[in-house]
Amino acid sequence: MIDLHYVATANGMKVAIMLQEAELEYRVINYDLFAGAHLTAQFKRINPNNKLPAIVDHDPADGGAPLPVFESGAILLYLAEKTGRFLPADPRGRAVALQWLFWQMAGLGPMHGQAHHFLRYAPERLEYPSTRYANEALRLLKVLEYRLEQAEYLAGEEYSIADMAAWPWVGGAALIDIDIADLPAVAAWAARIGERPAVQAAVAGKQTAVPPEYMQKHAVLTPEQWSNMFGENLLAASDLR
Ligand SMILES: N[C@@H](CCC(=O)N[C@@H](CS)C(=O)NCC(=O)O)C(=O)O
Repeated sequence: MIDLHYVATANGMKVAIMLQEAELEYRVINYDLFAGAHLTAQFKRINPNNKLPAIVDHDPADGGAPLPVFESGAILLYLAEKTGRFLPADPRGRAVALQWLFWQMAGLGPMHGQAHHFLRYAPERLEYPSTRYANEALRLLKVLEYRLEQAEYLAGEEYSIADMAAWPWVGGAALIDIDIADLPAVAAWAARIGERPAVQAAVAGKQTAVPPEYMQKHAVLTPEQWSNMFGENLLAASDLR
């Protein structure tokens, strides 16, 4: 059994997709980010970064104590290695898959995250960061377009954890005013993945579906919610013991 410490954002969704794809037994522990449910000493013992998602594997391969894993890319890799699925076995294919997984973790995710922050969550429109991150978000999607003009999936012919990592972020592009219809290879890839039963199960799952409040174009937060997400309460969590 795997515990999935979860919120239905892009980073959470990629792990829910992998758990469905690999047909692993898991239970979802949902967190209300706006309420600061992740900012506890108890959760810090699972993820010292106090962010979601994280997993706890109660049946690790070594038969030892339950194993917590944080960082969505590391979780995908852990689950791929645990199951022997969704990561090419040959060194060349594996290198290609991992480079796109790391590209998502270091580029697409963080840059889109900043674009979402400045375009959707910032209390006032700040021109410089809004333009900087909107441009970078679009540039990265054009990198994806270039790759997907050459190959059906990021690792080549095989659907892999690299696709699972990128797909939910691409799905959120409309919220930062990017129309993926302008990127035909990305749009076709996104539609192909969206048709997979495991992906549909993760997207529509009772505990994993994205609630409408996360899809608002412009989020208006209370001061307490703001503090939990971006301010003093979040900073204070780094001192929790
Ligand atoms: N690099 C991390 C990012 C995790 C992350 O930023 N998670 C967000 C939700 S998508 C979160 O927990 N935000 C709450 C906060 O920052 O307080 C990963 O991929 O797991």
